Amino acid sequence: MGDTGVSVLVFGHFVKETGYDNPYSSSGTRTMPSDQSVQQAYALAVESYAALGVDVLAATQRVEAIALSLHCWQGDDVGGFEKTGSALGGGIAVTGQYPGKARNADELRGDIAQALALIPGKHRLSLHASYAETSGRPVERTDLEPRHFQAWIEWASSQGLGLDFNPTYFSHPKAVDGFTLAHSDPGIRDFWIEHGIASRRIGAAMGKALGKACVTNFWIPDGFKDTPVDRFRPRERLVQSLDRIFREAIDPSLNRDALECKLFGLGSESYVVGSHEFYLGYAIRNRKMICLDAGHFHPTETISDKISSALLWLDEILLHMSRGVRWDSDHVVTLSEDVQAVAQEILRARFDRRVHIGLDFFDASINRIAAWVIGSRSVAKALLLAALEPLAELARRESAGDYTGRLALLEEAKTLPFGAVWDYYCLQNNVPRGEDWLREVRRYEKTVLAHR
Ligand code: RNT
Ligand code: ZN
Repeated sequence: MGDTGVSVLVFGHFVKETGYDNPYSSSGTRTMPSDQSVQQAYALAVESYAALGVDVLAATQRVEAIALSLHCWQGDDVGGFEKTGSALGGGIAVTGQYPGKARNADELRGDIAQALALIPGKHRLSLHASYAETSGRPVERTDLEPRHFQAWIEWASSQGLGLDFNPTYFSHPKAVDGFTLAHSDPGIRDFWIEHGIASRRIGAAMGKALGKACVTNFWIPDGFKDTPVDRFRPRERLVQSLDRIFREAIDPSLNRDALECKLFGLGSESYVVGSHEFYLGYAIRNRKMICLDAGHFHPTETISDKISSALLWLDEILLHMSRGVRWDSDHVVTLSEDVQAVAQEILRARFDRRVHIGLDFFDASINRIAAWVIGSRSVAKALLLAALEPLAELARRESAGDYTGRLALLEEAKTLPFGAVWDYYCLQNNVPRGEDWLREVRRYEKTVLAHR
């Protein structure tokens, strides 16, 4: 083996790679399992799972059919391309100075394509209205049309991606005082109502062009930093604004609406108009989805336990997979117990088609493409783990009142050979397994991001 490069075992023989700094290897030699050993480990894993009544092939096929909606805004720190001169608003913040953020739509598309090449499965892309392409001409948010997203639609179609959409109710001069659809000024409310109406039409056009319904998610920042004396009237105004936005009937095979609640944001610590109770009630009455963002509740409150209740009253819901850390709700998702519990709730109750899974985090302190990949692969792992649960046996023990056996098996299931199935799943989906995806990201960083 040479001493300048790293050697990797591929298909049973060593291949030397140059220019890659492997932090783990001082000898200059690294081995990774060959495809053959991945297959062997997989075959043994299939036997272990089968002993508990789990069909591994069926589990992987099930997970493959679940799309994650990747959020475009991780790639440029929620910047968008409007050039309104407004800083990131709405009480959300991105910290970090990692170099190489996307500066325009072409760069962003390239970055998303690179991330998608490292994530197993077929996925979707979620766009914000602020990512419109208006050929350098400013277009007001009330005047946005499907044609301003034509390049995105064509690109999504070429990549086989479905699109989801989000009106942008922040980073705008008409949102600076922290209120939009619930503003006390009817002129400002009208502006944002028009933006909502325009956004649903864009969503429907995306759904039509791609043959896959678009989920259009409404999140507004409206709220007070300090204790309000009137919590009621802003909520009344929000109902009226939403009613006007949703007046136009749109075919649900083209566009479906979701409403995202929040507990607090920067500058809205004491009161948020669109609380959980507010939107749950609104969604039930108006047959909308609610969007549960994992970072939008009290620190010890989890969204997993909300899914089964919400789906008794609603046909479908949207999730924003995120990770709250102290005051911040937007860290990169990891394979935490919370995320595993969400996946278990979806798969155990067979909600695969009723729960839409979106990602929502933004971290500028690490490589942005790695952030997408880590977050997405973590959610995919959680789904696969949940699909591999010995559920029939667990349910049998539960209904027999054998809670001792239920707890025992839940714990034993944690050390089943999941990693072998995950590696094989990555192999089958033609994406790198183990940490090999990071090498791709580092290569892209050197060849593309470093030149920005
Ligand atoms: C903000 C919400 C919202 C945003 C995106 C950018 O607290 O989570 O979903 O993160 O719209
Ligand atoms: Zn969110």
